[in-house]
Amino acid sequence: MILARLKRKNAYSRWNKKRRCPQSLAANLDLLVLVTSPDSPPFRPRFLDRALLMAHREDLPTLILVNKCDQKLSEEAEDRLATFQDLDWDVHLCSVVTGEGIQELKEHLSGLTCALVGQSGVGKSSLLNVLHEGSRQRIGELNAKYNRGNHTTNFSLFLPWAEGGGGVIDTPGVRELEVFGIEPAQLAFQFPDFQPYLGQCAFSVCTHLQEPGCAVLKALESGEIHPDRWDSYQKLFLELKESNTRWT
Ligand SMILES: Nc1nc2c(ncn2[C@@H]2O[C@H](COP(=O)(O)OP(=O)(O)OP(=O)(O)O)[C@@H](O)[C@H]2O)c(=O)[nH]1
Ligand SMILES: [Mg+2]
Ligand SMILES: [Zn+2]
Repeated sequence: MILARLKRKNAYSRWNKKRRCPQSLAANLDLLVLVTSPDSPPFRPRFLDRALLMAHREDLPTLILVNKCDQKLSEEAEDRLATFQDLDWDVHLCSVVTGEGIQELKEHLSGLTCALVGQSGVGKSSLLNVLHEGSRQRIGELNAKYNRGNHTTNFSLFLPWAEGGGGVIDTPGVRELEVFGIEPAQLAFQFPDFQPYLGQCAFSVCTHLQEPGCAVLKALESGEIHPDRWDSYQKLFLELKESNTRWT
């Protein structure tokens, strides 16, 4: 019997398209561990942009964890990871297969409540099994034809650390991360790289998509803002605009 529902400190959520409601994958976190991989499944920076946006909106500290570092990172991936670091997001490399970076990760997460989130097949459950002695999570092979995960984990699971408080949450991998709950006009404020330029555009109301005299577009042209980040911004802007008219 549910007697009360306490207020959440924070939540990592996405929009559930089918049920037309927000869906929280994990809540009350000290740290969100956003897991990614270099090659299988492919590194998807725009997926990271979306996940970082949802975490930033909740003021949720985030670690970008590149698992499977036994695989080679492309130059493009290295470039994007460097951009995230420049924006003050922590990036850590590890491999469940070789054990590289695992001990440091264990030490970093100790005492914290954290969740492993990311695309299907990046190795979240494999990580849980090496981070937590009591964990026997099922792991799944990648789909060879599409080079992506098979959605092996289908519910979130919290395992408390043996000592020191906190714990680790395994979550189901998602293919798409639909964002929600942000007014398109507020979106730029969720992009830390846009901050220095906001309020400096020629028009006081600026979408930063095409206006003349836009300070964000100027920073994009001069290379101060990474083109991929702006590309994510414009896709998200249009998506939020469309979904707000459909659902609210
Ligand atoms: N090469 C390599 N493969 C790994 C590594 N970690 C996990 N894998 C493999 O990646 C595949 C997917 O691992 P899972 O742990 O099931 O991935 P997941 O992120 O939990 O996937 P979902 O539950 O579907 O979201 C398995 O075949 C693992 O053996 C790693 O560090 N290097
Ligand atoms: Mg899993
Ligand atoms: Zn502008």
